[in-house]
Amino acid sequence: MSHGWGYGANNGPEKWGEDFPVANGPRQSPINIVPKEAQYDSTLKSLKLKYDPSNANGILNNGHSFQVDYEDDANSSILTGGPISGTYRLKQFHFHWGACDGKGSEHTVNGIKFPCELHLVHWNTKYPSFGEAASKPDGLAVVGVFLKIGDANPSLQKVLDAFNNIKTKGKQTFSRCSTFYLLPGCLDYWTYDGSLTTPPLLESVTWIVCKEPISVSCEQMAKFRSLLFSAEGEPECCMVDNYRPPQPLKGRPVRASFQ
Ligand code: SG7
Ligand code: ZN
Repeated sequence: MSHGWGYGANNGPEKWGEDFPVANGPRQSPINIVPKEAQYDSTLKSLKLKYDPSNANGILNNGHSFQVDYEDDANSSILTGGPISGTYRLKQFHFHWGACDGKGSEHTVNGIKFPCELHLVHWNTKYPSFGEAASKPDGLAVVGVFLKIGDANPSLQKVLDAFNNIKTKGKQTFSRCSTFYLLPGCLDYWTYDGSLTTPPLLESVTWIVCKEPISVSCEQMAKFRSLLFSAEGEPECCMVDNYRPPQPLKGRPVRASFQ
């Protein structure tokens, strides 16, 4: 991986293990979720997400995805309940998507891929910072939400409108792109212990994958695909297929919050 990790033939998920041996570790993500093998756990609490859109900080093209960053110096946007204990603060959210609608999600359900998957990344406030939490077994909690083709999603529009300003790697826009309620109506979820899905692939993530997808239109998906992996001045390379495929479960339980 001479030029750093990415999603290409020479630096993609199959090669990540060369620089990051944990790629073959015991709790890697994503996984294929098989609903009939998930164990209903009546002790799982309902998810409590309290998001303050006014502390969204800006949108960044990081060369792998784009992310909306949050100010995380106070408990303004937090996740509690669900499978976790304590309070986890929202750090950022980002997406993974395909070159066409038949692929793009990282988690799959019965082998089925969705065109896109949203990740809301939170860190455990029992640690002093995101950086410290990111290497602890209970340091991070990521809420995953599938996107399926349907009606245009008005909550996505604010982000999509910023895309002209973040077309290439390293570009950032500080417009307080507020307002998203990017969550499905029903917060039933599957949960399991996993990892970051990009290098450094740290095994620190409690995954919470929502059962119900949210919608996105074809036109909105086309806009995602107009972003570039490449930096300004480099040969243009469309930001598509920025997902890692499912990893071995290795005996981990997947629990369901619903019957
Ligand atoms: C995306 O996925 C980024 C990363 C994120 C990574 O490529 O948004 O964010 C940063 C700050 O580079 O990495 C540590 C982290 O959040 C992996 O996140 S994921 O496991 O939820 N897919
Ligand atoms: Zn992600």
